Amino acid sequence: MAARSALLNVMIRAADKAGRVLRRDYGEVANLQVSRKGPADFVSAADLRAEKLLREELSRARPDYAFLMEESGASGDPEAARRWIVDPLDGTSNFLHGLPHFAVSIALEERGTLLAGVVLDPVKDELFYAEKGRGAFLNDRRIRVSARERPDEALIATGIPFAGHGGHAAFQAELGAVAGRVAGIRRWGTASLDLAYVAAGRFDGYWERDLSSWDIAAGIVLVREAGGTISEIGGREIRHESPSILASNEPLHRVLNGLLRGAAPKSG
Ligand code: LIP
Repeated sequence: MAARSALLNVMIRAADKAGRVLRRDYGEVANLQVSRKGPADFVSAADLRAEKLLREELSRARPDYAFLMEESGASGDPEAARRWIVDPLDGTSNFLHGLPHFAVSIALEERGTLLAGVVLDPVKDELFYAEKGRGAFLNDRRIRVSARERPDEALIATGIPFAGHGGHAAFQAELGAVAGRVAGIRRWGTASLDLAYVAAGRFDGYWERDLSSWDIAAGIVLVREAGGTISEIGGREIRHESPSILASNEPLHRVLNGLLRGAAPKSG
């Protein structure tokens, strides 16, 4: 196990605290499932509570850093060199429906470069973390992307556009192009964990469109540091603001990119 830097310790401590709060609230959600109103209000309150706690923890440790957070957007000094990119509860729909698969996601960016990422699954007690140039870890064990090269042996994760999002026909075409070539497709509903699972070699690849910075910033660092290849669909360099994401090992990245590009509607 590599010694964690002070910076990672700050991020992990904050994620742990938020994770404890979410785990407790998740226990309550199950009791609310059968009420007529449902647990929706309770869940958005839990989300906000976790975000507030993360803001307090992170700004106490690093008062000069700015924030980009799912619930409250951008805040802090716009000139700050570093900012936290935070999703306090990634996988909100899973949480809301009592599905034990959601995460706290924290990334650190310095002038456009992602320096570190932490993704905590508080139910399974799995902590994924990585820092630029220092490798990726799951609960202190080094992780690597899978070595599978054959698409017909590969398990691929994705995200399906839902109500309020466009791109449904395009997604059908992409699914059609990929599903028949691979061992299976999964839609687990938590982008940060999809990326963490690619980093850990559980999923062999992952693609999705129309995500937000806080969904993918930490996961990008994990995949890179686990030796993976990550880009936009089509191959352009990934940024956390990118409109699409494709992550896998290097050989499968080429195959998946080809299939997804082939599925895109031809213009003209
Ligand atoms: C969600 C993701 C999910 C993705 C959705 C959404 P939220 O994040 O992680 O996997 O498909 O587009 O962004 O809203 O639960 O933080």
